[in-house]
Amino acid sequence: MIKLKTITNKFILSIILAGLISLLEVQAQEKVEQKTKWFTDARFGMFIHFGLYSVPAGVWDGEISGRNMYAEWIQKQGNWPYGIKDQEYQALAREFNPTQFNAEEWVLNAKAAGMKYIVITAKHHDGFALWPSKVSDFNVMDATPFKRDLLGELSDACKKHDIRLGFYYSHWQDWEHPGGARPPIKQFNSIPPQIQVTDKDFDIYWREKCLPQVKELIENYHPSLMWFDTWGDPQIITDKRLDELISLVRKTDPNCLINSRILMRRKGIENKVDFLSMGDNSFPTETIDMPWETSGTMNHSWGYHKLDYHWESTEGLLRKLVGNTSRNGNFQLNIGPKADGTFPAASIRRLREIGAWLFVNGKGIYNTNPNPLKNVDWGYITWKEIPEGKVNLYLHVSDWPQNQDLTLPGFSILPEKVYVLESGEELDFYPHQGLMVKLPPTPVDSRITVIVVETDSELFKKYILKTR
Ligand code: JFZ
Repeated sequence: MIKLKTITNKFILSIILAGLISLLEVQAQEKVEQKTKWFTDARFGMFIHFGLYSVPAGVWDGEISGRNMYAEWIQKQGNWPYGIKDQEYQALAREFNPTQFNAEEWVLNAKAAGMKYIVITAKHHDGFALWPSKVSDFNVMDATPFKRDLLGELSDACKKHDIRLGFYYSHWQDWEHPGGARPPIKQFNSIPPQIQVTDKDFDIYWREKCLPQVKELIENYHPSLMWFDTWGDPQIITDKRLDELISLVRKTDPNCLINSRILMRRKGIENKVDFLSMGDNSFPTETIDMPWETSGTMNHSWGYHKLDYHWESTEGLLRKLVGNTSRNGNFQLNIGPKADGTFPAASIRRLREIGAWLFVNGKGIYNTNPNPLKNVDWGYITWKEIPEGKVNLYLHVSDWPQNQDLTLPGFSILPEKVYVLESGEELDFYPHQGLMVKLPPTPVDSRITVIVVETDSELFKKYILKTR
């Protein structure tokens, strides 16, 4: 009897403990979600590649920059396969004078496009800092005729217009510091071949430039996120260095988000960072449960390249934004400003076209959740709760069915109403292999038309979310 009692007590105790632990886990999880909420709610951000490389804009001595046409790589890829002498490249600082730069104009361009944050190259692989760094003279204030705190001006303009700001910082490669990593040798057939730095030299760079600059950036400008960049197999970023950099960011600002490219191929990196960065221009086809983003370009190069004519259509860019959103991801769309500090007209036109689409259809993008159903072949699906106990399902129709019949397989509940988001026009619907919606003969927007399916929230959660 006594024995039985202790067993029951133990049993009860372990239940209480287990309950407590899972409560703590839930709380920790909620804390993580709170921290990244602004990011996932935003869905759309601007990437900016701006630096000394914007001056030659992909062309050196009349020759187009070699290999992969990334203008920001011209130091290593100009005059291919020999590269440009470091001194010669770094002398570009004396020509860096973006007199037309107007931080507010940049921010207003992002805002008009419907973007909620900006991530700019504070320091790219060339090692040049866009802020007056006390750590290295190779910066916008000390080395150029421009002599203005570009990041500071941008940071002020972002605050004024309620846009979040983040920094790209090349922590691995730095071609200015003797100890910064050089391009990964295997991928790089330059003449003479690149020689990688020793671990000892890298350590000097790490302590002398990388860590202090990251600290300086966070303390001076309080970025909402840090976007670090590795790929391939950079053994130089050891676990110890990885942890050191992460804890520096955490200690300096616990709210600053960190992306997974801080060590891309490291197993379990998703547990140490706040969001995943996909490979450049790569777009997953299934939902990923943690916050993530794809960074993409409108043409090919990231830095402004005057001979890069591979401009993508606004429709293609919209599909990427909507596609990522429907899979719980963000789209970080790049701009390469020209040497004078202005955005290329081709970029501005696309930004405004996307912004016009979002002006009408943004309700189906911002603050939404990923597709609760299976993938559909006519487009993409998002949803969110709206006031008065309702849920809106947003059907982003990119491939308009010829017969006007839009099927939502697996949608087993009857909505309260279905309408075109842009016009408010109500549409007929009936249950058939899920839900069938009768579309107008032609799309309201030939690129992507959004149809809203308004349902009762309880029903939606019980019959749609549960059956995933
Ligand atoms: C890096 C940079 O080298 C490049 O200049 C640019 O800044 C881009 C955003 O990031 O390039 C990469 C990084 C990762 C991959 C490809 C290019 N990748 O994982 O496929």
